[in-house]
Amino acid sequence: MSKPCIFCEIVAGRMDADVIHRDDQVVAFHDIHPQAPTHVLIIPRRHIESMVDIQPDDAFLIGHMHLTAKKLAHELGIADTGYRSIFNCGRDAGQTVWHIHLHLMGGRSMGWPPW
Ligand code: DGP
Repeated sequence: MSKPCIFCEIVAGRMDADVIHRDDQVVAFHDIHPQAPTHVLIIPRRHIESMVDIQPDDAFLIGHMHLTAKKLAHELGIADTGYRSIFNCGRDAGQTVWHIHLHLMGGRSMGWPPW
């Protein structure tokens, strides 16, 4: 039997996470290995493996994920100084969890490009 998806387990409440937002579309929680003073993951309730799998019908969901990032950036106090919101898509981008997640990072200045 294949291992359950850890992010589906968090959505279902079977695995602990520091959840800061839930609605009918998404769940948001603090990253377990933060790469910035603020590092939150916004995930859809529905399992989608990777951004390469999204379909036109997912347009509202993806937009909602970004609007949730904006709302949380204000609540977490990083909207004025700036933040980065990114999806890692696939192996070369460093995706390690195969359930799409929008990283919301802030609280320090960041370089570009991201190696
Ligand atoms: P990515 O490399 O884009 O697939 O990012 C996966 C992120 O997920 C990584 O920053 C660490 C985080 N992560 C992995 N497992 C868990 C977990 O069980 N709980 C939480 N809160 N974060 C996790």
